[in-house]
Amino acid sequence: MNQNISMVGVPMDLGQNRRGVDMGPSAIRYAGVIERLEALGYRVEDKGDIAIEKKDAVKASPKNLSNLYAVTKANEKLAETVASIYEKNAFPLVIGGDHSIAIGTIAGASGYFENLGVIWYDAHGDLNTAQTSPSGNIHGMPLAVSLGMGHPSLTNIQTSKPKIKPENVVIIGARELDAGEKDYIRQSKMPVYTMHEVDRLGMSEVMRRAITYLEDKCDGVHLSLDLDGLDPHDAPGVGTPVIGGLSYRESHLAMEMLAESDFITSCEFVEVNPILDEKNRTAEAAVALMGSLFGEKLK
Ligand code: HAR
Ligand code: MN
Ligand code: MN
Ligand code: MN
Repeated sequence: MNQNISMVGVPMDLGQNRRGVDMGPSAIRYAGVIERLEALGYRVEDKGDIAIEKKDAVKASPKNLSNLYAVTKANEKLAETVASIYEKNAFPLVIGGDHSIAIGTIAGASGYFENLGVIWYDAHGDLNTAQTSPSGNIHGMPLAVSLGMGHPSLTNIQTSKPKIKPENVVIIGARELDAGEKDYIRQSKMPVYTMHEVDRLGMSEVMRRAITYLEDKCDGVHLSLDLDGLDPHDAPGVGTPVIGGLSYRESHLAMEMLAESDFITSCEFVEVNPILDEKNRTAEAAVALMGSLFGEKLK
């Protein structure tokens, strides 16, 4: 792993409609992320937070795309920031913020790799477009946007090309997929390890397969970890909790196996909502998982 980590906060809450997720970056910092990673020997630069505009007020958002323009602006800035982190040969660690920020992280990272892989650790597929979304919330759309599907102001960030290919994506932890998302998964043949596969195979085998699958063909792999991938018992502070999720232990093992694989080249931890949390447990879980991802041993 790159010994220089550059962390950027994205206090975004306009991709969904629960207040409080904009405080996620503060909660994660408060939970000791910098100290945790420095204790492992990394140099950690905190680049502070990306500025988020107010809700789209002046220019009305298109149908079923709430706050499209403010979400686009923030993601353009984030993409530039992530690119500038690679320019300095550091590892981008992005903390959110709702999951709409994956649009910017992946746009910024994709320019640095021929075949960027993505591990999407989430209860949801985030494969909606305005045509399929049941909510109009952009945090349910970032994976689709990164694959080149969605409103042009989002898909054209950095370049008009798709940022990733469906065969380079692995979804883990899914258990609440919308009809349009299921259709896309079936026709794209994207590997998806829902909770069913995790129950059947165990996390160890799921991760072994995911890593073997991606390491052969990708020259970089982004980890996009939505805390609602975890079970609400272990991560209660999220806006869209779904019962029957991944345990803290399973997630810890997943991060350790990614650390061993040594192929993650960027990551983001999103959807921490301190207002809905219990004593900052969800931010603490996020930081503990970062510790494992970056190589903590003997636990
Ligand atoms: N699939 C639903 C929608 O598009 C719910 C998305 C929920 N939230 C997230 N994304 N946190 O993973 O609105
Ligand atoms: Mn998500
Ligand atoms: Mn989710
Ligand atoms: Mn362990």
